[in-house]
Amino acid sequence: MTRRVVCPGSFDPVTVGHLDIIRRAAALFDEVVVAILHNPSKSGTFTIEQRIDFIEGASADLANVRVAAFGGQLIVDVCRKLEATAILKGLRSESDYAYEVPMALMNRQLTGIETLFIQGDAASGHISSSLVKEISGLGGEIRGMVPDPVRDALYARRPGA
Ligand code: COD
Repeated sequence: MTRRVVCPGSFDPVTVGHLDIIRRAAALFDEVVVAILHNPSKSGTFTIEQRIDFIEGASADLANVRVAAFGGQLIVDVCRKLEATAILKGLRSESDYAYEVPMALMNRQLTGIETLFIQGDAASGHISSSLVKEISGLGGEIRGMVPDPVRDALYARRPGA
């Protein structure tokens, strides 16, 4: 049986913290599906196509990773469609834990699917899409926090760029 894990998120945009979790998932499971879950009535910073491209580009060396997007769907339904073994998420802090545990319990109640957590790496666990966007927007340096194409795209959005 193929052990397929789903790494869900907004990935708007992907950061080195996300990529750390994706790489470690790829070493643990036969297949990793990075699932971009989005609300079709809300536009994010980047389009779904851009988010897919960024993740595909940054994980091109990982043969067992693929990226897919799902709008307006429960994660448990996405997992059913993908015939996933489990959901895998990164944990950065106590606040992540408090946010994630009720969802993990609810998802298990809904379909029995288990959620596994990996501790964010000490070097990247503090990095989030929202902080990177804020730093970039206010003129700060984000090299090393996101893949280079993401950095270029964020810099291009700066006022006056
Ligand atoms: N280090 C380690 N892990 C990280 C880091 C980092 N630096 N940054 C982010 N992560 C982890 C997050 O903890 C999360 O697990 C994942 O990476 C994705 O992060 P984000 O910020 O891109 O995505 P979120 O948290 O906005 O995504 C939330 C979901 C879309 C996964 C969630 O809302 C969801 O499951 N929605 C689907 C609708 C649904 O089923 N709702 C009912 C749930 S009971």
